[in-house]
Amino acid sequence: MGRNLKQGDKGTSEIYLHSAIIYHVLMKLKEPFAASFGNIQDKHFLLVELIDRDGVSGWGESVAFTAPWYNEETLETNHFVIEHFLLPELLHAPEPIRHPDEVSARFRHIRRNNMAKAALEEAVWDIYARKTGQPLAHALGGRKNQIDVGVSIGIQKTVPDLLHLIENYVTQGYKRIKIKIKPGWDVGVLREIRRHFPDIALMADANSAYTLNDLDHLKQLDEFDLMMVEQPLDHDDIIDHARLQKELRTPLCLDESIHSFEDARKALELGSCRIINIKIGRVGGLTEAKRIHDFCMQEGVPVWCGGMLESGVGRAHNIALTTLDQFTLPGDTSASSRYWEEDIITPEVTVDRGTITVPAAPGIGYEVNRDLLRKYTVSTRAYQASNS
Ligand code: OSB
Ligand code: MG
Repeated sequence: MGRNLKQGDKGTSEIYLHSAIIYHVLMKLKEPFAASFGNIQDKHFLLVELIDRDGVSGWGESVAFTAPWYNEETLETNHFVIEHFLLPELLHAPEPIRHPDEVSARFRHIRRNNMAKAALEEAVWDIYARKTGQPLAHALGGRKNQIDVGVSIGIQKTVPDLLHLIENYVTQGYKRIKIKIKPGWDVGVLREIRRHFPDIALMADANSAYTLNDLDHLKQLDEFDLMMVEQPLDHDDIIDHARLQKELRTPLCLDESIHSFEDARKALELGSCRIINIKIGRVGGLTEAKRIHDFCMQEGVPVWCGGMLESGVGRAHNIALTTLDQFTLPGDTSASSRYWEEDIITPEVTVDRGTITVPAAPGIGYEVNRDLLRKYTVSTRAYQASNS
């Protein structure tokens, strides 16, 4: 278990938890988001608030959707696993938490359910950073004051609709455009985009919509000078992706297939991708995300931070993670206002010319707006620590 005492990390501060609250929150996306796996407009998610004996709150977000179409987790399975298996490891343990890195070790005997684990671990990291008086970015070892971000655009009804959106985001200064692709919405669409925007930084995400039977079709993607093609093949595959990468000039990036440091190590060893999309929820927390980052840095593999249509809480964690050095490619963390009429954090996340200024306040650096949280909360459940 490596402790990460990097520059700026003010060392240990024992955390004795007092209680926890799980909020089921429902916010409506301004526009529906369509990918090859489905269509989302009502965005349900769980927020976790952990409160320590000094009254310090930390916040985490489960990025699981209501249906298991990105991975096998759902909001309800996360709620169940958090309540019955993960929270007890934190609330009823005899020992305090000395460092957030210990949390994933306490969860190790519980298989998968990474988004549930990440939500709790994020909240512990937030408390830890607040108690040691530093921004979360700093506690993680991040050094950037600003991060470059791109935008991920869902599948649209028509190509002109898509071109219009791209025009708009390019004008706003987003550093790269990602489009979602699927059979029937891929080569022709990319050709049109390149006709209008020959020079923009462009990539495509298939969310596992293809198989190796589509090899000849996928080879055509090489003509568009894409930064990468994200997760073209099965959500749990690293073998066929290695075969595909050998046939393509364009770098492949894995998203769904990478659940852990071990997955990342194996994928890179096999040559299944040349870039990794790190999502905190998918890999089970910030500590594991950092391990993958550190390994990719050692291997010279660029990484970027993916998104799951998060509320401000998850968005804040993504920003902190992205300050680590090897996040050299723009991620999917766009402005709050791209998703929500109003976000539940103050201030909201804003993007200026494609960059987000990393907050300097301790912890995640944004405050949860309790009035807005109440407005969007469907239900809550509270839990007490033993000895609290
Ligand atoms: O594959 O990166 C993905 C959204 C939901 C599920 C999966 C993905 C996405 C996105 C949008 O691409 C990222 C965002 O804007 O948060
Ligand atoms: Mg993706």
